Amino acid sequence: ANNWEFIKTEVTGEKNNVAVITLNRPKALNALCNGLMKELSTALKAYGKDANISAIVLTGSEKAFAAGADIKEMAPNTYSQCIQGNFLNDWTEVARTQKPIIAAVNGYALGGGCELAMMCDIIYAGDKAKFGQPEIALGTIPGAGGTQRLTRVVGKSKAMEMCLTGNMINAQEAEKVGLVSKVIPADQLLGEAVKLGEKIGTHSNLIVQLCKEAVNIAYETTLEEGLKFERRTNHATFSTADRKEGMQAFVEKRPAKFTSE
Ligand code: CO8
Repeated sequence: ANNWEFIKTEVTGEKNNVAVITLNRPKALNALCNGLMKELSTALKAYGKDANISAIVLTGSEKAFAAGADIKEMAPNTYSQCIQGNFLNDWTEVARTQKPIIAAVNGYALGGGCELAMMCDIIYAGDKAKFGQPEIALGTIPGAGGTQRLTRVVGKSKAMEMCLTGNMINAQEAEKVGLVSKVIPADQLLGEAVKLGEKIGTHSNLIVQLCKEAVNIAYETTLEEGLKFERRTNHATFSTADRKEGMQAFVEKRPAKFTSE
């Protein structure tokens, strides 16, 4: 189904195993209105179930990854509507996706846009990207991870500074504080993000899923519990055909052929 109003989707890569979702609301700098978030979560659910897809790239335009939640749409919201409509609940689908998601961020990633990028597993930034949590200037606070994920990633002082001032940081600073893993010239960003997805896609989709889960556990629990989860998950890989094949292929000095079994 390619009848999207607010996004574009395509499948790419040499092996046709990388999905690219492009936020496509250019006139509003990809402001994340309800319709956009519904389409995004529908697309993610579909790719999440698609056995041919190894990784998903999420991107925006050169000017904006996303300039935040849609301020015009949410301005009339009341407290009771937020509660009863479970405002922002559609957003959780992004963090629930089992396959790796790479955010390729050019331009503004502000408010909900920065939060959306942080729900992804890896962030690559174009060299003109800007990240910020400007909610404070609107008389509200972040609502989808800006005070939580950001703090875990960049630490208290930087997160506090960003959330309390609303000031943006540029791509270089975002890399320095560990918010993004790489800064890339803007025009090469999408290509590099797809290459990253392809590289991940050379491995077993099954084992990649387990590995993503294990890294994410680091954010949810104590070190002791996390290490136990990791070790048990490592043990579990020994029940898979892909683990056998991976080690056999190494011994036989040939590329592994994974089946996700
Ligand atoms: N929502 C709606 N429309 C937007 C948004 C937005 N977040 N951002 C930009 N637009 C629209 C503008 O209104 C404008 O539309 P129009 O042409 O109809 O006037 C169009 O996009 C182009 O924007 P600008 O003319 O402002 O472009 P500039 O290049 O001058 O400026 C900026 C770019 C700096 C990105 C500027 O647009 C801006 O500051 N945008 C708002 C950024 C922001 O505050 N984002 C945070 C929003 S709040 C949020 O995301 C978290 C919500 C959590 C809610 C929790 C509640 C409980």
